[in-house]
Amino acid sequence: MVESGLTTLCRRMFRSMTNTSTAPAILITIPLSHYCEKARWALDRVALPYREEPHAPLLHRLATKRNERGTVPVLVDGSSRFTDSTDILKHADAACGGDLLYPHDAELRREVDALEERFDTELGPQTRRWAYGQLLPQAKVLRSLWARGVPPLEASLLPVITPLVRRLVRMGYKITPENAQRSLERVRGVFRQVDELLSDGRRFLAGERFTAADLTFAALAAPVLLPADCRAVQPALDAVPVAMREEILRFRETGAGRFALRMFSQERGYSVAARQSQPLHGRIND
Ligand SMILES: N[C@@H](CCC(=O)N[C@@H](CS)C(=O)NCC(=O)O)C(=O)O
Repeated sequence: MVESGLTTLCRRMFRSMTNTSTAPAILITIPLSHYCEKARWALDRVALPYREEPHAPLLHRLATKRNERGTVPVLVDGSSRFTDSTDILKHADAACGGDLLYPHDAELRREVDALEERFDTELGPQTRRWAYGQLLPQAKVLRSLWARGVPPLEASLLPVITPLVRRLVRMGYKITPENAQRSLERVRGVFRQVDELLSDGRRFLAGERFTAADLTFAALAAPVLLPADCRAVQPALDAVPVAMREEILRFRETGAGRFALRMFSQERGYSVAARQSQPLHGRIND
């Protein structure tokens, strides 16, 4: 995944010609969120300058209340505001001249879009519901995960708001033991589909190089894999309940699991500008 210095220079010039604002973009996040890791990974990869604005859950609504759904990630770049992770990836790709995350080739582009849509609408919600299903009973673990990387004032409010946030998460994501089990089956279903795609020996999900499809699969699978190179806040493997740990170890052994872990270890640190962005927060086991 090496890009020539000339290409990188051209991309930077393209960006400076098309962006009249000199201030870095702002990425509003909840550090634990895997959709935020999807957006963060894309910005790091295309080297779009940004500053992360991390929030505790619930308090993030003060920063996202202008949006229809109030979710994170949100990217504010100059006068533009993007309120969905896929829109953030498309903006990041276009702002840097295109063809980095989304291939110009029309057929490949359709494949990438279809895979990203499938992971966004199926994999992301199901990995989240299953992981919260395991962690919601662990109030202390959850509170410390939500507190990581957020401003001190917000972290200091978490002991008070955690009971309410847990209730809202349980209701909002419809988390029951039965639903968590159903979500686990659905995650396994997506993993089987990815296993099948990879069974012909391909190195990436669509085409010959890394795209938004690989990035989205790996980022949204993170809650069931806890990859070492993930820059979202995540629990240490030995801090999670035994049943969750065993399931994670099983996912890591699947073809799709190994693929996502490889994407994190080989592609997460790569940036077109060879820029190593400094995450504002670390993993809980740092
Ligand atoms: N389709 C959205 C989904 C984002 C999403 O579900 N974000 C969650 C965090 S993982 C969130 O903001 N939850 C808090 C809320 O709904 O207020 C995207 O791709 O950006």
